[in-house]
Amino acid sequence: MNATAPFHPGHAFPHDFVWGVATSAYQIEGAAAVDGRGPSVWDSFCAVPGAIADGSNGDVACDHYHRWAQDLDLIRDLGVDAYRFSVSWPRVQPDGMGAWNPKGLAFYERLVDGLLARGIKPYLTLNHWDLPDALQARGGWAARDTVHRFVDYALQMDRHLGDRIASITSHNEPWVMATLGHETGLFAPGIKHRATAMQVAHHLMLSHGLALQALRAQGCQARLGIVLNLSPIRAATDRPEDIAQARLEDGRSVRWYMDPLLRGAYPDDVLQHLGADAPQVEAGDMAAIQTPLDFLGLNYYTRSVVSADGSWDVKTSGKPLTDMGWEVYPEGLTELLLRLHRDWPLPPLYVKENGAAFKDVFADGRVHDVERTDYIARHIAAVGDALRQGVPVVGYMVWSLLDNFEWASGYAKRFGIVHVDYATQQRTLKDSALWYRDFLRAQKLARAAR
Ligand code: IFM
Repeated sequence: MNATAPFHPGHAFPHDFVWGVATSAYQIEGAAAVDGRGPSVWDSFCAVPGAIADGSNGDVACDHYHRWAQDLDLIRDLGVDAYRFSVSWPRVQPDGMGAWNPKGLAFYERLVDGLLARGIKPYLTLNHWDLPDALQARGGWAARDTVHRFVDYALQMDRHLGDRIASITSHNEPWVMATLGHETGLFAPGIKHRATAMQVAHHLMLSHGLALQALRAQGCQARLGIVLNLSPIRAATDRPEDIAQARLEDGRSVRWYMDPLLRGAYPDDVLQHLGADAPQVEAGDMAAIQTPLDFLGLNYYTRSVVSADGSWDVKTSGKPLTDMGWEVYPEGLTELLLRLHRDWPLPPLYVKENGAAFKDVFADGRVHDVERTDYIARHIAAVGDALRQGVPVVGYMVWSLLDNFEWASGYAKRFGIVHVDYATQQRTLKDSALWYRDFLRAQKLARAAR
């Protein structure tokens, strides 16, 4: 496969476009029982037999908790502008309420100061799925009280780090936490109950809005927003039942989140479809969710093609598939960005995650990950296409810096542009990392020449 970017990078991107790499706490930190960290829902979920494909967990992961300085050096050497990481709530507040853990807070202080010392902007995510288990015991995200616990946590993180971070994301991918965590049960906390899932989705959105309001009232200096996982949803055929199914899935995964954030209401067709499973919404909730955003982040990996009878098979798409079985479909990112721009009054947009798992072959001390390099180059080109058509995209971040714990898939799926040998914790830049580094150098030269 040809790994050359199908565009001239120097022309496509504005001088202040933010380039980054992303990770999340549970997927890389390890040190699960170190320095007073409390258990999260993912620690408990990993202990359920059969929940994780390879029976693994995040106890050690990439041991980033101890190797953070070396990892920050890697990030600096890539030449990115920004690093997106998440805070482990149970590391800084083991029970999700009450006492704070000074050692946990100190870790994130070191991380943020380490980024700044290397000239990298810290982009912090508050919730990348690892809710303190003690809060799950009190009902988790299905309980309205968790909304208020989350606001307290957000304020505390701002008090510690707010003067030094560029951006705070409230939640990463609320659809995943709600639907995979509480409807299909494939992710922590492993609940299978649609009404619960919809209440969780509502509480996540409400806690996002209330946290933004509280952070602004506290004088937070960082830019504030949320990150959604979005895909264009296509009907497999022109049959009315497939078109209706695609419309419903678009409602449940895209409009269910975009409409309240930017229009202050849940979509009527989805509410009707949910019937008694629709969430309990109190007076003032929708206005809180619509609190203005400084940015909206989206994570894009693939498109979704649906048929009413579930018969569409991605293997017939004719496109390459990643190791997750996801179709490589970069044009879907341009489509999605154009659609968001057309249908909602958008704040500045970031692609906060984009990348691919492939079976890497480690040979002669190198990983020649041609497919991943091609994937990233084509998706960057797709962002350039959207930019040229007027979509206000301000940044792009590769998922992920490191191979890491890929949730229910365990360690078998490798998304990193940096290879991790889990036996030795040795890091090796894959060819995709070298390509990204060279691409960013070319961007900087083009900026300087302008
Ligand atoms: O690894 C995940 C990440 O935690 C959230 N977005 C999708 C990635 C790949 O599945």
